[in-house]
Order: sequence, then structure tokens, then C-alpha cells
Amino acid sequence: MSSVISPLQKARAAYAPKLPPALAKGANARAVEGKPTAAAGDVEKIRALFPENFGSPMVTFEAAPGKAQAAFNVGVILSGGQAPGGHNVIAGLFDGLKSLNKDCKLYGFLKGPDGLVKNEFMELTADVIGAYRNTGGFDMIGSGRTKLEKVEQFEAGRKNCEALGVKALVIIGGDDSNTNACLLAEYYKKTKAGIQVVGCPKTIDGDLKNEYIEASFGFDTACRVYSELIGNIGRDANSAKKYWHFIKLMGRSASHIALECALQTHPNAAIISEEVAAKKSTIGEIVDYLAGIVAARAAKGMNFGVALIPEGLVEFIPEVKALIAELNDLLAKEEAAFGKLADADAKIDFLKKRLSADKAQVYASLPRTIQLQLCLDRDPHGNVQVSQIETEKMLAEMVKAKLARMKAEGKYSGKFSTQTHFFGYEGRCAAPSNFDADYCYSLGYTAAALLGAGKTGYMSSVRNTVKSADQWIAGGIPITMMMNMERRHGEDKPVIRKALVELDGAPFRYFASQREKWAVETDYVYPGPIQYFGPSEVCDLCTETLKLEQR
Ligand code: FBP
Repeated sequence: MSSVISPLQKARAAYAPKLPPALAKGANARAVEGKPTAAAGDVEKIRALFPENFGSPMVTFEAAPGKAQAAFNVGVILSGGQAPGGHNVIAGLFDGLKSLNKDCKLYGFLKGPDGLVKNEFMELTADVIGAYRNTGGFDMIGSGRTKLEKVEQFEAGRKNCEALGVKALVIIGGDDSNTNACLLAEYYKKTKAGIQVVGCPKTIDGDLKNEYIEASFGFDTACRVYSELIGNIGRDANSAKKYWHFIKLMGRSASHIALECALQTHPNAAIISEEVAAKKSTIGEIVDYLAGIVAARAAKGMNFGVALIPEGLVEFIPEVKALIAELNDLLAKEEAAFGKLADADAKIDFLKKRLSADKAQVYASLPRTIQLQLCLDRDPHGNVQVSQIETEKMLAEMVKAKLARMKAEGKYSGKFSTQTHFFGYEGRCAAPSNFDADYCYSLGYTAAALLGAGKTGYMSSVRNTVKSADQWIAGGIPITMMMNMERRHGEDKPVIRKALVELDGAPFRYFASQREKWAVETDYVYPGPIQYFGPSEVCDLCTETLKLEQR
């Protein structure tokens, strides 16, 4: 860590995150159990796969002291992509554990799930934690994308926990990591390992949410960072009046980030992948839609604009999705031969010759850079690394070509100059907003309360988050309750259902009701930077998505 601490970081270190009232006096709150639960889908299959934990009741904490606690040691793991507030989850967990018994110890497994398997760890003392309170990033202990799913990994983890006297693990991760937390909890219960497992919902993508998990942490801060930048770009566009800005926004699969940023900034266009999939739109149709907006604004003398493109778009366009699926199989089958090709043209040629006719045609219609980006390495979960595919450039190029054709036909007479941007990594490690600082600290503290109450296979849950923190409700949701069966890599697997943008949900419906106006008018909103100090109405905000969803 640098010896120089920014003035903001110094001032921010003193911020005391808010907690749900049930935990105000410590994590030793009373756990009130609800009725037994089922699963999000395929109930009988989930019951059969998780006989130990299936049916566990939901838990809500009440502000009355539970049982006194003997000291116990806990291990914490950060899993997957960075999200603002991760350090506060750990700080909340630490403070919660100390409130249960001051002799509890917290160990951080390093570089993600790998640390548990390879026994790489550090003790997280008050001094270590103190240096990271209210900071962004995951650099306290690092993160990684290793999947925890094999018995050998579970056994190595058990051995390493036993050596440290660790009786409980807290896994901070997205839907995949929490799915794996559930498998681990089941295995440790079945084998009587005496290790509890609790998860915390993390991901800027916002796609780990449901009726009981209102938001994944980091979404609020990341969207505020991107919206600040989009607002600044909108103002620049409206000042210079000469560029169309095509902005790709992170979010591997769901378009929650693009939708939230659209709600915060009112761009001229925002593509929502889930709508593209529902309408079975082709790339040509998306290009026509964007070119139509450019032409309509040009007709009013406005040769500038802002268009938001979700990162995951390519996988939602049915024809490209089918192409990617075939490419995945082909690249896996021909890995050795393909790996030997050094030259880009040879790679493209190799694929064109082996793809089926219709896929080869779609592949050939894409710009060369995209053809190459589609064959880059997949991540350890088998996902195409969409952050490396320059969809914003592809669409800008294709819209330009379309406008040239329209011009030749006399249907467009404007000027079209583009700037392209990708906002992703800029937002993942930002200092958490007050919402994320409070929410994360509360999630961590609630995780300690769940461990204190002897729970395993649960996800920490903090609800009623559109209200002020003095009305937040702390509790735990059995992870099996969020699971269903999905086809992954040719097999049916139990997974937490990913929350995509719902087209009949309030956030999308509001966006859809406004977008035609935003397209032809210049109605930009300039949210400005996240405010950490000042009046509550600028510091203690929650996302537009949450407000509309919970209204
Ligand atoms: P998580 O789902 O692990 O939170 O990560 C989300 C994300 O930030 C996506 O938005 C993005 O596509 C991806 O991670 C980028 O991954 P990487 O950090 O490996 O480049």
C-alpha cells in the first residue's frame, strides 16, 4: 500500500457506516426463523441435490440478545470481479465477529478461492482492516475466478481450515461463486466437517438479486461513476455539437448497468440486450435503429448524441449468440490446431472454413477486429470475455456504413463523426458511495450474525434499502431457495438464477416510456461525481432501479 493517502481517503476512513437497527448493539441478535423454503425452480431436483440444506427457513434478526458465543475463527474469500465496497463487507464481518466474542479471529484467504485450496492466507487484524475501511478495491486480500466445485478442492479447504481452527467461511461473490458456496456448505454439512458457509451478494453487474436480495453490492457505486462520466460526455457533446459518442458499459450478461445509467443520464439511445433477445433482433436491425435516431437528430440540426451499449449485447443477438456457441465448440475441439496459427488472417480463414454456412455468413459480416476478438480465450467459467469485444466500435462502424447508404439514397444529409468509449474497470474499484459503504458493512455484519446463529448455506440479506438505514432489515436467505437447474457446458447444473432486466419490470417500462423523447430531444442529466460529504439528499441516494423496483 502506498505511503501517501489521499485527503479524501483519510477523511473517509473516519466514516462510520450505518447498520440495520437489529444489529446496532452487536451481531448477537435474535434469529427469528420463518417457514421452510423451496427453490426458484426444479424444486425436486434441487431438493435431491441438497438434502442437507434444502428447505432451511428464512431468517430475520431482531434486536434482542441471542445466546452468548464462544470464540471461533472465520475465513473470508473475495471471488470474481472487483466491486466497490468489498473491503467494507470484510470490515463489517470483522466488527460483527468481535461483537460476538472479542477473541474471534478472521483470516483472509488470498487471491480468491485459490487461497483456500492452496492455503494462502493472512490474519486480518484491527490494524489491517483499519487501513481499508470505506475504500474501493479488493486489494486487501485479492480476488480470483477459480471455481470451487470439486471434492478435492473442498477437502483441501477443509484441511486448511482445520489447521487454522476456522469453523466458518464467508464467500463474497456473484451468482457463480454463491452457487459454489452452496455446494461447499452442502458438502461440509454432509461430511460433518464442522465448517459453516455463508455468502454475500457481490457484482457491479447487478444480476444477483431477487425478492429477498434487493441488490448486489457495487452496482450503486459503479453506476454512479459511469453516470458521472456519461453526463460529462453528454455536456461535451452538447457543447461541441460535432460528435456522436458510442459508450459501451460493463455488465457481462444483464443490461442493468446500461439501464440504470440511462435512467440517471437520459442518453439519446440505450440498447438493452434483454429486449434485443426478446424481439429476436438482428445486428442489421440494431444498426437501423441507431442510424434512424442519428438521422432524426440530424434533420433537426443536431449532429451529435450519446448512445449506450451494454457489454453483453453480442451474446443476446440471436444470430451472434448461435455463432458464439458454435465457435465455443469449434475452438474447444480444434484447440491445438488453432493455437498453432500465429497470423490473424489465417485464424479467421480457419474458422470461416469450419463454421456451418449460416454462422460463417454472420461471422463474415462482422468487422475484422470483432472476428478476431470473438476467438480470444474464454474465462475459467467458459464465458466469452465480452469486455474485450469492442461492440461500441463495431456498431459505430456499421452505423456509419448504413448512414452512407442512406445518404446515397437521399434519406440523410447530416454529418456523422464518432468517439467510442468503454466504461468498466473505471468503476469497479471506486470508493464506495454511502449506499454501498453502508450496505456492504451491513452485509458483512449480518454474515457474522448468521454465523453466530449457527447458520450454513445462507446468503446475507439486507432489505428495505430504499428507506434510510434505520429501517433496514437484516437476515439470511437459504441459497437453495434461489436455485434452479440450467444447462451449462452440456450438463444440467444447479445454479442461482441470474436476474436479467425484466421487460415488464418498472425500471425498463419507465425507460421505454421516455426513450423516444430522449432520442430526438437533448434532455441530458448531469449527475456529477459521487458525494461523500454534504446534505443527505446528495450523499444518501439509492439507484433509480431500486427506487422504481421497490415503489
Ligand atoms: P463478477 O460477475 O465476477 O462480479 O464480474 C463482473 C465483471 O465486472 C463484468 O462486468 C465484466 O464482464 C467482467 O467482470 C470482466 O472480467 P475480468 O475482470 O476478468 O476482466
